[in-house]
Amino acid sequence: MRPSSWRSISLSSNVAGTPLGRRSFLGLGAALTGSLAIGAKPANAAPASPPADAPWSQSLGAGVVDRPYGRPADTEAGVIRRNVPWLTAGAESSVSFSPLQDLHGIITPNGLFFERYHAGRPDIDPDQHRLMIHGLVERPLVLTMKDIVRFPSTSRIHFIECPANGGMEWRAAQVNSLQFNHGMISCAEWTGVRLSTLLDEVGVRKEAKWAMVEGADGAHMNRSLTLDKCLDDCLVVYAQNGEALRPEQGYPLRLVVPGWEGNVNIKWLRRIKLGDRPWFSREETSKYTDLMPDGTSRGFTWLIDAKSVITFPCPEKPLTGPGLYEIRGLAWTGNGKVKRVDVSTDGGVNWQTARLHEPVLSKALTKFTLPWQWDGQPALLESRAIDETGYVQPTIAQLRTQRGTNSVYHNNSIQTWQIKPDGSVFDVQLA
Ligand SMILES: Nc1nc2c(c(=O)[nH]1)N[C@H]1C(S)=C(S)[C@@H](COP(=O)(O)O)O[C@H]1N2
Ligand SMILES: [Mo]
Repeated sequence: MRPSSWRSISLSSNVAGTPLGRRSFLGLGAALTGSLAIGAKPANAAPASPPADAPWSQSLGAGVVDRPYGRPADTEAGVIRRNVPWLTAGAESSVSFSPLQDLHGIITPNGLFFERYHAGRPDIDPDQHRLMIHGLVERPLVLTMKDIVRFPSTSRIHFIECPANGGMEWRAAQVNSLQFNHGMISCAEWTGVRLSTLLDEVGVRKEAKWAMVEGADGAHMNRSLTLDKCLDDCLVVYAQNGEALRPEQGYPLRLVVPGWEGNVNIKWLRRIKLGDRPWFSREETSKYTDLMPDGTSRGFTWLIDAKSVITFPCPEKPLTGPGLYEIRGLAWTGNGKVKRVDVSTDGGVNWQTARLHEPVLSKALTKFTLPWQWDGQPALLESRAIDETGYVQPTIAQLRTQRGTNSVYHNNSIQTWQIKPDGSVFDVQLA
């Protein structure tokens, strides 16, 4: 039987420019069923008899609270965060990547959210944790977790992306993997208190223009932020996807700076100090700059510009034979909402508009899809995000013209996946 959702896709969409009527739908349906199930019978051949009951259909299963805190099926054991052992000297100052190739939708499950540590993951006692707010304020405060949870709460869905995501590919394509090339992004529903609410409580002095935010990990990682951004949409959060933050994501308290690079989203947040200038000096422990072709450096490049990637097919999830497929992907921008995503199957010569799936939220991952009839010929798949400001995701060639190849950060270029006739998928860059 054909899934009914395919009926609507086939009837309402254009594939390779051909309007699909009822006749094409039947044809595509057969191709679809054949291509998705390896060795499947033709779509309209009825099975001789219903399949026999498997062992699990003939016995009682495990009872409730067999697993008081649930976990994925044992057969999903390969869906995990992974690191690149040679990338960093040790695991305490390192990064792990989300398995985007195995994820569906816009929310990253808490156990699969990417990790980035400068001094490892501290395991903090929330009863002993404090948040101090001081500097250019009327009434400096030291807050306990109980104090923080009493403030009016808010929940919002936002991505966090490390600006080093894709940083291994500034000079050439070298990581044949979706997970390792794009997995330094994740998205969650965050719950906490608006930073503006806490700043109201302490009273901002009028000379204040900047904030220094600091973590309680061994790195005491700190970053400078503009007061405007703090008052606009920053959140001090204690929950992630409905449960307490994971220790990996900053338990018991983290800053979320929507749409800005990951490193300003300070985890294990313990201090906010207001001042009249940035702490871009001896006092700031982590500096993030972009080395430009002329030898100068750009600082304070916080914004995550529009970016997208096709998550199916990808090197980890090849095609299994000619037929109808749904190209799937994710798009995002730190500048608000994704307005449109275009998909090309010929390396950027022709583009079709993909369907954006609700909800399309500001500074959150957005899902897109496009049906595609693959004829078994070589193809070059690309996606291109356009955000509500009109900004268009650049090619790697365009980005290099402007920024050179010395940079590590902010590679938001279009990803090209090369499809070979056997269905395998490769990470390539076009000249
Ligand atoms: N205290 C503290 N906050 C931190 C870090 C850190 O090492 N220590 N890493 C930063 C960096 S570089 C990134 S990209 C994000 C990653 O967030 P995640 O580990 O929840 O994915 O956290 C940021 N906040
Ligand atoms: Mo980062």
